[in-house]
Amino acid sequence: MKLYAHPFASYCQKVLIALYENRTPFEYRVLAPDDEQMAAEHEALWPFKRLPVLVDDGCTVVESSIIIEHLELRHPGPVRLIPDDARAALEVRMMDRVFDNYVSTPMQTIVFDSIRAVENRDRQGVAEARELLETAYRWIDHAMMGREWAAGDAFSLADCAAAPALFYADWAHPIGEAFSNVRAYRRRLLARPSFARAVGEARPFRPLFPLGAPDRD
Ligand SMILES: N[C@@H](CCC(=O)N[C@@H](CS)C(=O)NCC(=O)O)C(=O)O
Repeated sequence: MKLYAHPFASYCQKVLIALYENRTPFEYRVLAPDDEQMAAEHEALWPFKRLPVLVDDGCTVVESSIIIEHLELRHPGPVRLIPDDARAALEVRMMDRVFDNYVSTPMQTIVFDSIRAVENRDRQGVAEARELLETAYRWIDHAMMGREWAAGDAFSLADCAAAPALFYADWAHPIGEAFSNVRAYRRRLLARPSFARAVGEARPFRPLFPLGAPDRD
């Protein structure tokens, strides 16, 4: 299996967590910014040029959630990231969508806006993204009351999504002290060995964070 990814990219970390949870072997095809050959290989597989992309036995699998679903189906390990029970699996998939759509997406809006030329910045778009994050933090804070992991007691696909989403969202739009359940959950995620490894591998790239990486985490 080959994974086209970059250690600092949040959706790549989401899939790396799943791979590290189960110690699944893979060939890491790192997309370095100056590697034209690798970039061409990646674009031939997925013209949208988004990461990560998995190639397994000649089959191209895209979209982080689908890659993790694929891993569960074709390379299951001791840590089941999607429960067998269909109702429990629905909750996991719902929380996965919440973290992608309402945390990662507005976080990316804020980060990508900051690398635009000043005259092309979208003030309204960024203000709306910040509002969306506030709503997400409030909703997640309530949802996480009494929960260890996003969908209950067991670590799952939803936590793979939540870890990098909350990690970078807090850098882009800090999670306020009022959201103590979200802050505690983010700390639990950082202590999880699979995510700690992904964060460690991404550390050398922190100077690339367009908004300036804070001196913590
Ligand atoms: N929905 C996609 C999102 C992938 C995505 O946005 N990846 C980012 C890296 S974290 C990317 O490739 N960005 C490059 C770009 O936007 O050109 C997924 O779940 O895999």
